[in-house]
Amino acid sequence: VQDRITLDVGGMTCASCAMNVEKVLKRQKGVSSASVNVSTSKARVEYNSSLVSAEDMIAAIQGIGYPASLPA
Ligand code: 9UX
Repeated sequence: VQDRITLDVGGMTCASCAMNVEKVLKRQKGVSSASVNVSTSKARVEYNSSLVSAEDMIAAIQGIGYPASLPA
């Protein structure tokens, strides 16, 4: 099953930040695509919810130093 979510990601101030977040998301088992927009502070992710959860993704993003949360 393919699921989609858009997460809020804070603290990204340059394009490389977005690349870092995309990389850590794509490293998660079950994530098939990740697109991070530094100007909107959003990460759009396609994933398999039987393999990875939004909470897992948030923890991974926070693990490399960016605050992340479910959209308000
Ligand atoms: Mo850019 Mo982001 O020099 O952590 S990579 S600010």
